[in-house]
Amino acid sequence: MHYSHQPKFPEGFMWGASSAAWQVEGATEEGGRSISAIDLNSKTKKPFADNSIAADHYHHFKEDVALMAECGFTSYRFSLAWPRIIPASDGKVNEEGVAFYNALIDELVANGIEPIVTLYHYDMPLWVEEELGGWKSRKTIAAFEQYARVCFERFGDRVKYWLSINEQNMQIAYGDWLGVSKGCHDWFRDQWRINHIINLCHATAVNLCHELVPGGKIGPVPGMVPIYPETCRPMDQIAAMNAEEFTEKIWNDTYAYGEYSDFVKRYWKNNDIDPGIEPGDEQLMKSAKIDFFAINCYRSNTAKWAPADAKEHPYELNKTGNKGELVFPVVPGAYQLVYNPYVEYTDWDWEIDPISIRYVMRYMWDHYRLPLMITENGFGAHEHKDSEGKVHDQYRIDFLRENIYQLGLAIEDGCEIIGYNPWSFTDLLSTGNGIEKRYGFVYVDTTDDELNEAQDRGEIPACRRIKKDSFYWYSKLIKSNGAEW
Ligand code: BGP
Repeated sequence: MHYSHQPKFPEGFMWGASSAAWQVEGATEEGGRSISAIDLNSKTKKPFADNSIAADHYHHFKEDVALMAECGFTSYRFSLAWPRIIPASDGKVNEEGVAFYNALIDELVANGIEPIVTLYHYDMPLWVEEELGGWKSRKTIAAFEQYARVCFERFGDRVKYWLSINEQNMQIAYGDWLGVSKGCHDWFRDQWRINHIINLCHATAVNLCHELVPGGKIGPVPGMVPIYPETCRPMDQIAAMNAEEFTEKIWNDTYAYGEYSDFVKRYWKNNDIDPGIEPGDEQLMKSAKIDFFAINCYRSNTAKWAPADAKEHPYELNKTGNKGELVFPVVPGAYQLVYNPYVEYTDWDWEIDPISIRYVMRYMWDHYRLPLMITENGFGAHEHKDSEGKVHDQYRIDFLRENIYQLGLAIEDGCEIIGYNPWSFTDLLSTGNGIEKRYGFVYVDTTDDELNEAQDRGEIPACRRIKKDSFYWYSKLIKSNGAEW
């Protein structure tokens, strides 16, 4: 990559990294936490380890925060585990869970690190799913409201940046991967009712945050994958727009404008879909004014037109990390995704495309004019220690440097961007490939086999932290506010 110049980052820019409770904490049966639906989902990904131990952050959090401080972090994005805070349907607050997050937040604040907290990152308590019906039931809205209220009341004195729900768009667009479609008989239609209920939870959380947290700001966390047309054939451009609508834009429009777009309303009508909107819902959605967009962006996709008689095919993700296993979806009459010959791919067939982050920033700023922060971006890889016990991740340094460069260009383009929190600080559990797919600046010295065996013995491995080369590189970069890279 040729860098024409070095972009400048604004004073106070939040440099950090990101995680999610179920992927980093472990201790799933400790401290009063109850079982989550995602715990069961993670057990279906064998031979990869499930989330019982993960990076064992629950026991290592002080050490982890000390490493963040050493690296020079000014922010850290993480999530609260709903089943750790409200473990059962009696709604009683688990004080041990609250104490854990208080200790983590206090540790961050004491080290000058701004906590950026996600309310929901996939770990629905099993009692919500089994006793209330999960996202399929409107009863979940009141349960989520109670949970959000507890979080704002207990942590809102120190946490000013809140995120509502992680990647709602991806949970709906790719419903089976994280188990959201479990138990649905007609996912094609059910997804829109589920989506509507999640929207009401989001809107409730936005309003509650503004009511309960002095100076609190809150935003959604869409997973953004810009869609390029494969060619300048006009129908490929429409295909790219269709793909963008069905995977991202429908959600972003709803968050920003508090109402469903004409595009999605027409789609529901044409397909005989009833999203289950009840009196009062639209007023609630309209009243919820977000303060910013938090954005997860790792890659781009490329689309071409798929005629109405094309053979439908679902998205088949790469589930092993052996290149070439991913199969792109075909949506007849709308679009199909294809490989992009202009970019390289990771071992999980994700496009390596740093320019996509500049595109996404420009796109989001132009459409919505709301401040933006990156809450995920990163490079997943198979990694090992060398003979001296070091981890050399030059590919990650290259990837992040180019992404940060493009982010800087987006700032120069006029976008208001307030922070960069890539995935992840330590290695942690991936959504489907255990700890084998690593993203961290800090290596967690264990493997899926070791985690599986330790779990069988009822033990926890040491999970020693080892700073990778990227840790030292990132540290210099952030301590110079992006000047030394
Ligand atoms: C995002 C999720 C994260 C995270 C990341 C990487 O979509 O918000 O939870 O896991 O993707 O994905 P994976 O773990 O599948 O590599």
